[in-house]
Amino acid sequence: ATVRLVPTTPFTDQKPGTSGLRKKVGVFQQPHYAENFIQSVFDVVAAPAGATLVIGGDGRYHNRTVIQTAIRMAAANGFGRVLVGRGGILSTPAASNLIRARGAFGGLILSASHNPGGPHGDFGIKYNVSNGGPAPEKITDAIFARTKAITEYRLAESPDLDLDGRGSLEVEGMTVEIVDPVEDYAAAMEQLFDFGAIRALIASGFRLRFDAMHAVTGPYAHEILENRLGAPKGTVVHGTPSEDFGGHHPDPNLVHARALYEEMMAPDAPDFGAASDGDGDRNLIIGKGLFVTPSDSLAALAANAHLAPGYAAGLKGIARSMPTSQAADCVAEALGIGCYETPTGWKFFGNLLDAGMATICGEESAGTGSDHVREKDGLWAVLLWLNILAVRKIPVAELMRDHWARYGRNYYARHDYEGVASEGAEALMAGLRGKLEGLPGSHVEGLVVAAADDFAYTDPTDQSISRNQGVRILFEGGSRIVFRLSGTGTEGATLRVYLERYEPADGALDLVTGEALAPLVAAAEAIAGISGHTGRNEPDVIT
Ligand code: VG1
Ligand code: CO
Repeated sequence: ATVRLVPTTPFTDQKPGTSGLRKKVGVFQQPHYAENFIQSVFDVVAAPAGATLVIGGDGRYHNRTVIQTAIRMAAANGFGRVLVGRGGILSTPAASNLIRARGAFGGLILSASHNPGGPHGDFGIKYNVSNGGPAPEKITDAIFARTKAITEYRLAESPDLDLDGRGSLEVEGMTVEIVDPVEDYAAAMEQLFDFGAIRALIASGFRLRFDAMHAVTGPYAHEILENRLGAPKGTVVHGTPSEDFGGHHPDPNLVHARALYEEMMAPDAPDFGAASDGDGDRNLIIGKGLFVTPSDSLAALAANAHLAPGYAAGLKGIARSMPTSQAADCVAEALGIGCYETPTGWKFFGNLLDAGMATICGEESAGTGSDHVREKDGLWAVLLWLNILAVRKIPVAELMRDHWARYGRNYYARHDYEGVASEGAEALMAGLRGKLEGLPGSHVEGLVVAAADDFAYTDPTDQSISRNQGVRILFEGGSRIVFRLSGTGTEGATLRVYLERYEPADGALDLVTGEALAPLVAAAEAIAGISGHTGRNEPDVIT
Protein backbone atom coordinates (compact mmCIF):
# COMPACT_ATOMS: atom_id res chain seq x y z
CA ALA A 1 0.00 0.00 0.00
CA THR A 2 1.09 3.55 -0.59
CA VAL A 3 -0.08 6.97 0.49
CA ARG A 4 -1.48 9.10 -2.25
CA LEU A 5 -1.84 12.91 -2.24
CA VAL A 6 -5.11 13.57 -4.02
CA PRO A 7 -5.60 17.04 -5.53
CA THR A 8 -8.97 18.59 -4.72
CA THR A 9 -10.87 21.87 -4.80
CA PRO A 10 -12.88 23.34 -1.91
CA PHE A 11 -16.63 23.02 -1.39
CA THR A 12 -18.17 26.20 -0.06
CA ASP A 13 -20.88 24.61 2.13
CA GLN A 14 -18.93 22.65 4.74
CA LYS A 15 -19.79 24.78 7.76
CA PRO A 16 -20.49 22.59 10.81
CA GLY A 17 -23.85 23.37 12.46
CA THR A 18 -25.22 22.73 15.94
CA SER A 19 -23.76 19.22 15.83
CA GLY A 20 -21.27 18.64 13.03
CA LEU A 21 -21.66 18.77 9.25
CA ARG A 22 -25.07 17.50 8.10
CA LYS A 23 -26.19 17.19 4.50
CA LYS A 24 -28.27 15.01 2.24
CA VAL A 25 -26.61 11.68 1.45
CA GLY A 26 -26.30 12.78 -2.20
CA VAL A 27 -24.18 15.75 -1.15
CA PHE A 28 -21.81 13.46 0.76
CA GLN A 29 -21.64 11.12 -2.23
CA GLN A 30 -20.03 13.77 -4.44
CA PRO A 31 -16.42 12.86 -5.21
CA HIS A 32 -14.01 14.29 -2.59
CA TYR A 33 -16.81 15.74 -0.40
CA ALA A 34 -16.31 13.63 2.73
CA GLU A 35 -12.56 13.46 2.07
CA ASN A 36 -12.24 17.26 1.98
CA PHE A 37 -14.03 17.62 5.29
CA ILE A 38 -12.10 14.85 7.05
CA GLN A 39 -8.75 16.19 5.78
CA SER A 40 -9.74 19.65 7.00
CA VAL A 41 -10.41 18.18 10.44
CA PHE A 42 -7.04 16.41 10.46
CA ASP A 43 -5.23 19.55 9.26
CA VAL A 44 -6.77 21.65 12.02
CA VAL A 45 -6.41 19.28 14.97
CA ALA A 46 -2.83 18.27 14.02
CA ALA A 47 -2.67 15.01 15.97
CA PRO A 48 0.79 13.92 17.08
CA ALA A 49 2.21 11.00 15.07
CA GLY A 50 0.98 7.66 16.39
CA ALA A 51 -2.17 9.08 18.03
CA THR A 52 -5.35 7.05 18.49
CA LEU A 53 -8.59 7.91 16.69
CA VAL A 54 -12.05 6.49 17.44
CA ILE A 55 -14.37 5.97 14.46
CA GLY A 56 -17.99 4.83 14.48
CA GLY A 57 -21.46 5.79 13.44
CA ASP A 58 -25.14 5.20 13.86
CA GLY A 59 -25.36 2.60 11.11
CA ARG A 60 -27.24 4.74 8.65
CA TYR A 61 -26.90 4.49 4.87
CA HIS A 62 -23.39 5.51 3.69
CA ASN A 63 -21.90 4.83 7.16
CA ARG A 64 -19.67 1.96 6.05
CA THR A 65 -18.43 3.77 2.94
CA VAL A 66 -17.27 6.82 4.88
CA ILE A 67 -15.75 4.68 7.63
CA GLN A 68 -13.55 2.87 5.09
CA THR A 69 -12.47 6.25 3.70
CA ALA A 70 -11.83 7.70 7.14
CA ILE A 71 -9.63 4.73 8.09
CA ARG A 72 -7.55 5.11 4.89
CA MET A 73 -7.17 8.81 5.55
CA ALA A 74 -6.25 8.32 9.22
CA ALA A 75 -3.49 5.91 8.15
CA ALA A 76 -2.20 8.42 5.60
CA ASN A 77 -2.28 11.23 8.15
CA GLY A 78 -0.01 9.56 10.68
CA PHE A 79 -2.45 8.11 13.22
CA GLY A 80 -1.02 5.03 14.92
CA ARG A 81 -4.27 3.34 15.89
CA VAL A 82 -7.92 3.47 14.99
CA LEU A 83 -10.60 2.00 17.23
CA VAL A 84 -13.66 1.25 15.14
CA GLY A 85 -16.96 -0.15 16.39
CA ARG A 86 -17.77 -3.60 14.97
CA GLY A 87 -19.97 -3.21 11.90
CA GLY A 88 -19.12 0.49 11.98
CA ILE A 89 -21.48 0.91 14.92
CA LEU A 90 -20.92 3.23 17.88
CA SER A 91 -23.62 5.28 19.53
CA THR A 92 -22.59 8.89 20.13
CA PRO A 93 -22.30 8.46 23.92
CA ALA A 94 -20.44 5.15 23.46
CA ALA A 95 -17.97 6.89 21.13
CA SER A 96 -17.50 9.64 23.72
CA ASN A 97 -16.93 7.01 26.39
CA LEU A 98 -14.42 5.12 24.22
CA ILE A 99 -12.39 8.27 23.49
CA ARG A 100 -12.13 8.91 27.23
CA ALA A 101 -11.65 5.34 28.41
CA ARG A 102 -8.91 4.58 25.88
CA GLY A 103 -7.19 7.95 25.99
CA ALA A 104 -7.78 8.60 22.30
CA PHE A 105 -6.75 11.87 20.69
CA GLY A 106 -10.22 12.30 19.22
CA GLY A 107 -12.95 10.66 17.22
CA LEU A 108 -15.06 10.86 14.10
CA ILE A 109 -18.75 10.19 14.67
CA LEU A 110 -20.73 9.54 11.51
CA SER A 111 -24.33 10.42 12.11
CA ALA A 112 -27.12 12.82 11.31
CA SER A 113 -28.70 11.91 14.63
CA HIS A 114 -32.49 12.24 14.61
CA ASN A 115 -32.63 13.16 10.90
CA PRO A 116 -34.04 10.48 8.58
CA GLY A 117 -31.61 8.10 6.83
CA GLY A 118 -31.44 6.06 3.64
CA PRO A 119 -30.25 7.01 0.14
CA HIS A 120 -32.52 10.08 0.13
CA GLY A 121 -32.05 10.89 3.79
CA ASP A 122 -29.31 12.71 5.68
CA PHE A 123 -25.72 11.96 6.62
CA GLY A 124 -23.28 13.71 8.90
CA ILE A 125 -19.74 13.87 10.24
CA LYS A 126 -18.78 15.24 13.62
CA TYR A 127 -15.35 15.50 15.22
CA ASN A 128 -14.94 14.99 18.97
CA VAL A 129 -11.86 16.05 20.91
CA SER A 130 -9.86 14.21 23.55
CA ASN A 131 -12.27 14.92 26.42
CA GLY A 132 -14.80 12.92 24.41
CA GLY A 133 -16.95 15.92 23.56
CA PRO A 134 -17.87 17.72 20.36
CA ALA A 135 -15.17 20.06 19.11
CA PRO A 136 -15.76 23.55 20.52
CA GLU A 137 -16.63 26.47 18.25
CA LYS A 138 -13.09 27.73 17.83
CA ILE A 139 -12.14 24.35 16.32
CA THR A 140 -15.27 24.00 14.14
CA ASP A 141 -14.70 27.57 12.89
CA ALA A 142 -11.12 26.67 11.99
CA ILE A 143 -12.29 23.50 10.24
CA PHE A 144 -14.74 25.52 8.15
CA ALA A 145 -11.99 27.98 7.23
CA ARG A 146 -9.78 25.07 6.20
CA THR A 147 -12.48 23.51 3.98
CA LYS A 148 -12.51 26.76 1.98
CA ALA A 149 -8.79 26.58 1.26
CA ILE A 150 -8.03 22.87 0.93
CA THR A 151 -6.04 21.77 -2.13
CA GLU A 152 -5.26 18.11 -1.43
CA TYR A 153 -5.97 15.21 0.92
CA ARG A 154 -4.00 12.16 1.99
CA LEU A 155 -5.28 8.65 1.39
CA ALA A 156 -3.72 5.22 1.90
CA GLU A 157 -4.38 3.00 -1.08
CA SER A 158 -5.61 -0.12 0.62
CA PRO A 159 -8.47 -2.55 0.14
CA ASP A 160 -11.67 -2.29 2.18
CA LEU A 161 -11.39 -3.80 5.66
CA ASP A 162 -13.76 -6.40 7.07
CA LEU A 163 -15.44 -4.31 9.79
CA ASP A 164 -17.54 -7.23 10.98
CA GLY A 165 -14.63 -9.34 12.18
CA ARG A 166 -12.78 -9.44 15.45
CA GLY A 167 -9.33 -8.36 16.57
CA SER A 168 -6.84 -6.11 14.87
CA LEU A 169 -5.99 -5.33 11.27
CA GLU A 170 -3.36 -3.15 9.73
CA VAL A 171 -3.38 -0.35 7.16
CA GLU A 172 -0.12 1.29 6.10
CA GLY A 173 1.54 0.68 9.47
CA MET A 174 -1.55 1.82 11.43
CA THR A 175 -3.38 -0.65 13.66
CA VAL A 176 -7.16 -0.90 13.26
CA GLU A 177 -8.76 -2.46 16.32
CA ILE A 178 -12.33 -3.61 15.91
CA VAL A 179 -14.05 -3.08 19.25
CA ASP A 180 -17.34 -4.38 20.60
CA PRO A 181 -19.57 -1.29 20.42
CA VAL A 182 -21.49 -2.18 23.60
CA GLU A 183 -18.95 -3.68 26.03
CA ASP A 184 -17.11 -0.62 27.38
CA TYR A 185 -20.32 1.40 27.50
CA ALA A 186 -22.29 -1.22 29.39
CA ALA A 187 -19.43 -1.56 31.89
CA ALA A 188 -19.49 2.21 32.45
CA MET A 189 -23.24 2.09 33.14
CA GLU A 190 -22.73 -0.67 35.71
CA GLN A 191 -20.31 1.66 37.53
CA LEU A 192 -22.85 4.47 37.76
CA PHE A 193 -26.06 2.67 38.61
CA ASP A 194 -27.32 0.09 41.08
CA PHE A 195 -28.05 -2.70 38.61
CA GLY A 196 -29.09 -4.97 41.49
CA ALA A 197 -31.82 -2.56 42.59
CA ILE A 198 -33.08 -2.08 39.04
CA ARG A 199 -33.04 -5.85 38.49
CA ALA A 200 -35.10 -6.29 41.65
CA LEU A 201 -37.58 -3.63 40.52
CA ILE A 202 -38.08 -5.40 37.21
CA ALA A 203 -38.29 -8.81 38.89
CA SER A 204 -41.04 -7.42 41.12
CA GLY A 205 -43.27 -6.93 38.07
CA PHE A 206 -42.38 -3.38 37.02
CA ARG A 207 -42.95 -3.29 33.26
CA LEU A 208 -40.97 -1.27 30.77
CA ARG A 209 -40.87 -0.65 27.06
CA PHE A 210 -37.91 0.71 25.11
CA ASP A 211 -38.29 1.80 21.49
CA ALA A 212 -34.90 1.87 19.75
CA MET A 213 -36.53 3.29 16.61
CA HIS A 214 -34.54 0.91 14.32
CA ALA A 215 -31.49 2.97 15.26
CA VAL A 216 -28.21 2.54 17.07
CA THR A 217 -29.40 1.91 20.65
CA GLY A 218 -30.93 -1.47 19.77
CA PRO A 219 -27.84 -3.54 20.59
CA TYR A 220 -27.14 -1.47 23.70
CA ALA A 221 -30.69 -1.75 25.01
CA HIS A 222 -30.95 -5.49 24.33
CA GLU A 223 -27.73 -6.09 26.23
CA ILE A 224 -28.33 -3.72 29.15
CA LEU A 225 -32.09 -3.85 29.70
CA GLU A 226 -32.82 -7.43 28.71
CA ASN A 227 -29.58 -9.37 29.27
CA ARG A 228 -28.13 -7.57 32.28
CA LEU A 229 -31.23 -6.17 34.00
CA GLY A 230 -33.55 -9.08 33.30
CA ALA A 231 -36.33 -7.28 31.43
CA PRO A 232 -38.24 -9.87 29.41
CA LYS A 233 -37.25 -10.42 25.77
CA GLY A 234 -39.43 -8.16 23.69
CA THR A 235 -39.07 -5.22 26.09
CA VAL A 236 -36.89 -3.57 23.45
CA VAL A 237 -38.75 -2.98 20.20
CA HIS A 238 -37.33 -1.92 16.81
CA GLY A 239 -33.99 -3.06 18.23
CA THR A 240 -32.07 -3.88 15.06
CA PRO A 241 -30.30 -0.89 13.51
CA SER A 242 -31.31 -0.45 9.90
CA GLU A 243 -29.74 1.80 7.24
CA ASP A 244 -32.95 3.77 6.78
CA PHE A 245 -34.39 3.34 10.29
CA GLY A 246 -37.16 1.20 8.88
CA GLY A 247 -38.26 4.14 6.74
CA HIS A 248 -39.05 6.14 9.89
CA HIS A 249 -37.76 9.35 11.38
CA PRO A 250 -35.61 8.34 14.39
CA ASP A 251 -36.61 11.32 16.48
CA PRO A 252 -37.92 10.33 19.90
CA ASN A 253 -40.78 12.76 20.34
CA LEU A 254 -44.56 12.56 20.58
CA VAL A 255 -44.94 12.71 16.81
CA HIS A 256 -42.36 10.20 15.63
CA ALA A 257 -42.63 7.87 18.62
CA ARG A 258 -46.43 8.00 18.48
CA ALA A 259 -46.92 4.27 18.95
CA LEU A 260 -44.97 4.34 22.20
CA TYR A 261 -46.97 7.32 23.41
CA GLU A 262 -50.25 5.57 22.67
CA GLU A 263 -49.10 2.40 24.40
CA MET A 264 -48.17 4.44 27.48
CA MET A 265 -51.55 6.19 27.58
CA ALA A 266 -53.55 2.95 27.30
CA PRO A 267 -55.28 1.48 30.39
CA ASP A 268 -52.87 -1.49 30.54
CA ALA A 269 -49.78 0.63 29.87
CA PRO A 270 -46.37 -0.47 31.11
CA ASP A 271 -44.95 1.47 34.07
CA PHE A 272 -42.21 3.14 32.08
CA GLY A 273 -41.65 3.86 28.41
CA ALA A 274 -38.60 5.30 26.70
CA ALA A 275 -37.13 5.81 23.25
CA SER A 276 -33.85 7.02 21.79
CA ASP A 277 -32.80 8.63 18.53
CA GLY A 278 -30.66 7.72 15.51
CA ASP A 279 -27.31 7.98 17.29
CA GLY A 280 -28.44 7.13 20.82
CA ASP A 281 -27.86 10.45 22.54
CA ARG A 282 -31.49 11.51 23.04
CA ASN A 283 -34.14 10.10 25.34
CA LEU A 284 -37.90 10.30 25.50
CA ILE A 285 -39.42 9.42 28.87
CA ILE A 286 -43.10 8.56 29.26
CA GLY A 287 -44.55 7.25 32.49
CA LYS A 288 -47.79 5.31 32.61
CA GLY A 289 -50.30 8.00 31.59
CA LEU A 290 -47.83 10.90 31.73
CA PHE A 291 -45.35 12.29 29.20
CA VAL A 292 -42.41 13.86 31.00
CA THR A 293 -41.14 16.86 29.06
CA PRO A 294 -37.36 16.69 28.55
CA SER A 295 -37.00 19.89 30.57
CA ASP A 296 -38.95 18.36 33.46
CA SER A 297 -36.96 15.15 33.12
CA LEU A 298 -33.72 17.12 33.54
CA ALA A 299 -35.10 18.78 36.67
CA ALA A 300 -36.41 15.53 38.16
CA LEU A 301 -33.17 13.68 37.44
CA ALA A 302 -31.16 16.47 39.00
CA ALA A 303 -33.35 16.52 42.10
CA ASN A 304 -33.04 12.75 42.58
CA ALA A 305 -29.66 11.85 41.12
CA HIS A 306 -28.08 11.36 44.54
CA LEU A 307 -30.15 8.18 44.83
CA ALA A 308 -27.89 6.50 42.23
CA PRO A 309 -24.43 5.36 43.36
CA GLY A 310 -22.57 7.36 40.69
CA TYR A 311 -24.06 10.60 42.03
CA ALA A 312 -24.34 9.79 45.72
CA ALA A 313 -21.92 12.60 46.56
CA GLY A 314 -24.34 15.14 45.11
CA LEU A 315 -24.14 17.42 42.10
CA LYS A 316 -21.60 20.17 41.54
CA GLY A 317 -23.93 22.15 39.32
CA ILE A 318 -26.60 21.92 36.64
CA ALA A 319 -26.36 23.28 33.10
CA ARG A 320 -29.12 23.65 30.55
CA SER A 321 -29.36 25.09 27.08
CA MET A 322 -31.05 28.50 26.96
CA PRO A 323 -34.35 27.33 25.39
CA THR A 324 -34.67 24.50 27.95
CA SER A 325 -37.23 25.34 30.62
CA GLN A 326 -36.19 26.89 33.90
CA ALA A 327 -37.42 23.88 35.89
CA ALA A 328 -33.81 22.82 36.47
CA ASP A 329 -32.97 26.27 37.85
CA CYS A 330 -35.48 25.78 40.66
CA VAL A 331 -33.73 22.53 41.62
CA ALA A 332 -30.29 24.10 41.49
CA GLU A 333 -31.48 26.90 43.72
CA ALA A 334 -32.97 24.48 46.24
CA LEU A 335 -29.77 22.43 46.26
CA GLY A 336 -27.65 25.56 46.56
CA ILE A 337 -25.52 24.67 43.52
CA GLY A 338 -24.55 26.52 40.35
CA CYS A 339 -26.87 26.73 37.39
CA TYR A 340 -25.58 27.57 33.90
CA GLU A 341 -27.49 28.64 30.81
CA THR A 342 -25.65 27.86 27.57
CA PRO A 343 -26.40 28.15 23.86
CA THR A 344 -28.06 25.21 22.11
CA GLY A 345 -25.79 22.24 21.36
CA TRP A 346 -23.84 19.89 23.58
CA LYS A 347 -20.47 21.41 22.65
CA PHE A 348 -21.17 24.25 25.08
CA PHE A 349 -21.36 21.93 28.11
CA GLY A 350 -17.87 20.45 27.66
CA ASN A 351 -15.94 23.19 29.42
CA LEU A 352 -18.35 23.30 32.39
CA LEU A 353 -18.08 19.52 32.80
CA ASP A 354 -14.29 19.54 32.45
CA ALA A 355 -14.02 22.33 35.02
CA GLY A 356 -16.15 20.42 37.53
CA MET A 357 -18.72 23.22 37.55
CA ALA A 358 -21.63 21.08 36.35
CA THR A 359 -22.44 17.41 36.87
CA ILE A 360 -25.73 17.11 34.99
CA CYS A 361 -26.71 18.87 31.76
CA GLY A 362 -29.75 18.87 29.55
CA GLU A 363 -31.59 20.26 26.59
CA GLU A 364 -35.29 20.57 25.84
CA SER A 365 -34.67 18.54 22.67
CA ALA A 366 -34.61 15.30 24.69
CA GLY A 367 -30.94 15.42 25.56
CA THR A 368 -29.73 14.67 29.07
CA GLY A 369 -26.30 13.65 30.27
CA SER A 370 -23.65 14.00 32.93
CA ASP A 371 -19.93 14.23 33.47
CA HIS A 372 -19.54 10.46 32.84
CA VAL A 373 -19.02 11.30 29.14
CA ARG A 374 -19.06 14.52 27.11
CA GLU A 375 -22.18 13.86 25.04
CA LYS A 376 -25.81 13.57 25.91
CA ASP A 377 -26.70 9.97 26.58
CA GLY A 378 -30.09 8.40 25.93
CA LEU A 379 -29.71 5.09 27.74
CA TRP A 380 -27.95 6.75 30.65
CA ALA A 381 -31.06 8.88 31.23
CA VAL A 382 -33.25 5.77 31.08
CA LEU A 383 -31.05 3.98 33.60
CA LEU A 384 -30.93 6.96 35.97
CA TRP A 385 -34.73 7.13 35.86
CA LEU A 386 -34.96 3.40 36.56
CA ASN A 387 -32.47 3.65 39.42
CA ILE A 388 -34.45 6.50 40.98
CA LEU A 389 -37.74 4.63 40.60
CA ALA A 390 -36.17 1.52 42.09
CA VAL A 391 -35.25 3.51 45.20
CA ARG A 392 -38.35 5.68 45.54
CA LYS A 393 -40.79 2.93 44.57
CA ILE A 394 -43.43 5.30 43.23
CA PRO A 395 -44.86 5.68 39.72
CA VAL A 396 -43.42 8.27 37.34
CA ALA A 397 -46.61 10.37 37.46
CA GLU A 398 -46.49 10.53 41.25
CA LEU A 399 -42.84 11.46 41.22
CA MET A 400 -43.57 14.35 38.85
CA ARG A 401 -46.60 15.58 40.84
CA ASP A 402 -44.46 15.51 43.93
CA HIS A 403 -41.79 17.47 42.07
CA TRP A 404 -44.19 20.19 40.90
CA ALA A 405 -45.73 20.50 44.34
CA ARG A 406 -42.29 21.30 45.64
CA TYR A 407 -40.69 23.39 42.89
CA GLY A 408 -43.64 24.62 40.84
CA ARG A 409 -44.36 23.56 37.28
CA ASN A 410 -42.91 24.87 34.04
CA TYR A 411 -45.48 24.06 31.36
CA TYR A 412 -43.51 23.70 28.18
CA ALA A 413 -43.74 23.01 24.46
CA ARG A 414 -41.69 23.60 21.36
CA HIS A 415 -43.38 24.48 18.07
CA ASP A 416 -41.35 23.70 14.94
CA TYR A 417 -42.03 25.18 11.52
CA GLU A 418 -39.98 22.95 9.23
CA GLY A 419 -38.64 23.51 5.74
CA VAL A 420 -39.76 27.14 5.54
CA ALA A 421 -38.17 29.50 3.01
CA SER A 422 -34.89 30.82 4.44
CA GLU A 423 -35.67 34.43 3.48
CA GLY A 424 -38.93 34.40 5.47
CA ALA A 425 -37.27 32.82 8.49
CA GLU A 426 -34.36 35.27 8.38
CA ALA A 427 -36.77 38.18 8.04
CA LEU A 428 -38.74 36.99 11.05
CA MET A 429 -35.61 36.84 13.19
CA ALA A 430 -34.37 40.21 11.89
CA GLY A 431 -37.75 41.74 12.65
CA LEU A 432 -37.62 40.41 16.20
CA ARG A 433 -34.08 41.67 16.75
CA GLY A 434 -35.16 45.08 15.51
CA LYS A 435 -37.95 45.44 18.05
CA LEU A 436 -36.24 44.03 21.15
CA GLU A 437 -35.49 47.40 22.68
CA GLY A 438 -39.09 48.55 22.60
CA LEU A 439 -40.62 45.39 24.06
CA PRO A 440 -40.00 45.64 27.81
CA GLY A 441 -43.06 47.00 29.60
CA SER A 442 -45.43 46.27 26.72
CA HIS A 443 -48.61 44.22 27.18
CA VAL A 444 -49.23 41.26 24.88
CA GLU A 445 -52.18 38.90 25.20
CA GLY A 446 -52.51 39.66 28.90
CA LEU A 447 -48.78 39.18 29.52
CA VAL A 448 -46.29 41.89 30.42
CA VAL A 449 -42.83 41.78 28.84
CA ALA A 450 -40.19 42.05 31.54
CA ALA A 451 -37.10 41.77 29.33
CA ALA A 452 -36.13 40.86 25.79
CA ASP A 453 -32.74 40.11 24.27
CA ASP A 454 -30.72 38.20 21.73
CA PHE A 455 -28.97 35.59 23.84
CA ALA A 456 -25.19 35.85 24.04
CA TYR A 457 -23.07 33.49 26.10
CA THR A 458 -19.72 34.07 27.73
CA ASP A 459 -18.11 30.78 28.66
CA PRO A 460 -17.09 31.19 32.31
CA THR A 461 -14.02 28.96 31.88
CA ASP A 462 -12.35 30.57 28.88
CA GLN A 463 -14.39 33.78 28.39
CA SER A 464 -15.14 32.87 24.77
CA ILE A 465 -18.28 34.62 23.54
CA SER A 466 -21.05 33.18 21.34
CA ARG A 467 -23.58 35.72 20.08
CA ASN A 468 -26.96 35.59 18.32
CA GLN A 469 -28.02 32.36 19.99
CA GLY A 470 -31.75 33.02 19.95
CA VAL A 471 -34.23 35.74 20.84
CA ARG A 472 -35.69 35.59 24.36
CA ILE A 473 -38.85 37.32 25.47
CA LEU A 474 -39.19 37.11 29.25
CA PHE A 475 -42.52 37.91 30.88
CA GLU A 476 -43.36 38.96 34.39
CA GLY A 477 -44.01 35.87 36.50
CA GLY A 478 -41.37 33.68 34.85
CA SER A 479 -43.01 32.74 31.54
CA ARG A 480 -40.91 32.92 28.35
CA ILE A 481 -40.92 32.65 24.60
CA VAL A 482 -37.71 31.87 22.72
CA PHE A 483 -37.24 32.04 18.95
CA ARG A 484 -34.32 30.54 17.05
CA LEU A 485 -33.48 28.87 13.78
CA SER A 486 -32.32 25.25 13.73
CA GLY A 487 -28.68 24.47 12.96
CA THR A 488 -29.17 20.79 12.11
CA GLY A 489 -31.62 20.85 9.21
CA THR A 490 -30.71 20.08 5.62
CA GLU A 491 -33.63 21.69 3.78
CA GLY A 492 -34.65 25.35 3.95
CA ALA A 493 -34.94 26.74 7.47
CA THR A 494 -36.63 25.38 10.57
CA LEU A 495 -38.05 27.96 12.98
CA ARG A 496 -38.25 26.78 16.57
CA VAL A 497 -40.56 28.59 18.98
CA TYR A 498 -40.10 27.55 22.61
CA LEU A 499 -42.98 28.30 24.99
CA GLU A 500 -42.81 28.17 28.76
CA ARG A 501 -45.26 29.14 31.47
CA TYR A 502 -44.33 28.98 35.10
CA GLU A 503 -46.83 28.15 37.83
CA PRO A 504 -45.50 28.31 41.40
CA ALA A 505 -45.92 25.38 43.79
CA ASP A 506 -49.20 26.83 45.08
CA GLY A 507 -50.45 27.62 41.56
CA ALA A 508 -52.38 25.62 38.94
CA LEU A 509 -50.39 22.43 38.61
CA ASP A 510 -52.89 20.25 36.75
CA LEU A 511 -53.63 22.12 33.54
CA VAL A 512 -53.57 20.57 30.09
CA THR A 513 -50.29 21.81 28.58
CA GLY A 514 -51.83 23.05 25.32
CA GLU A 515 -54.38 25.12 27.22
CA ALA A 516 -51.85 26.40 29.71
CA LEU A 517 -49.68 27.67 26.85
CA ALA A 518 -52.43 29.14 24.65
CA PRO A 519 -51.77 32.77 25.73
CA LEU A 520 -48.08 32.32 24.94
CA VAL A 521 -48.86 30.88 21.51
CA ALA A 522 -50.98 33.94 20.78
CA ALA A 523 -48.27 36.24 22.13
CA ALA A 524 -45.64 34.56 19.93
CA GLU A 525 -47.77 35.21 16.84
CA ALA A 526 -48.45 38.80 17.89
CA ILE A 527 -44.79 39.57 18.56
CA ALA A 528 -43.12 37.69 15.69
CA GLY A 529 -45.73 37.53 12.92
CA ILE A 530 -45.08 33.85 12.33
CA SER A 531 -47.84 33.23 9.81
CA GLY A 532 -46.96 36.27 7.75
CA HIS A 533 -43.27 35.35 7.57
CA THR A 534 -43.63 31.59 7.09
CA GLY A 535 -46.99 31.26 5.36
CA ARG A 536 -47.95 28.69 8.02
CA ASN A 537 -50.84 28.84 10.44
CA GLU A 538 -49.80 25.77 12.43
CA PRO A 539 -46.46 24.29 13.44
CA ASP A 540 -45.42 21.04 11.72
CA VAL A 541 -44.32 19.42 14.94
CA ILE A 542 -45.16 20.13 18.57
CA THR A 543 -42.91 18.48 21.14
C1 VG1 B 1 -31.10 20.34 17.67
C2 VG1 B 1 -31.56 20.56 19.10
C3 VG1 B 1 -30.36 20.73 20.00
C4 VG1 B 1 -29.43 19.53 19.86
C5 VG1 B 1 -29.05 19.34 18.41
C6 VG1 B 1 -28.23 18.08 18.18
O1 VG1 B 1 -30.39 21.47 17.22
O2 VG1 B 1 -32.41 21.67 19.18
O3 VG1 B 1 -30.80 20.89 21.33
O4 VG1 B 1 -28.26 19.72 20.62
O5 VG1 B 1 -30.25 19.21 17.61
O6 VG1 B 1 -28.90 16.95 18.66
P1 VG1 B 1 -31.07 22.61 16.30
O7 VG1 B 1 -29.97 23.54 15.96
O8 VG1 B 1 -31.65 21.91 15.12
O9 VG1 B 1 -32.13 23.22 17.13
V1 VG1 B 1 -28.69 15.47 17.87
O10 VG1 B 1 -29.38 14.26 18.82
O11 VG1 B 1 -29.39 15.87 16.40
O12 VG1 B 1 -27.03 15.36 17.72
CO1 CO C 1 -28.80 12.46 18.41
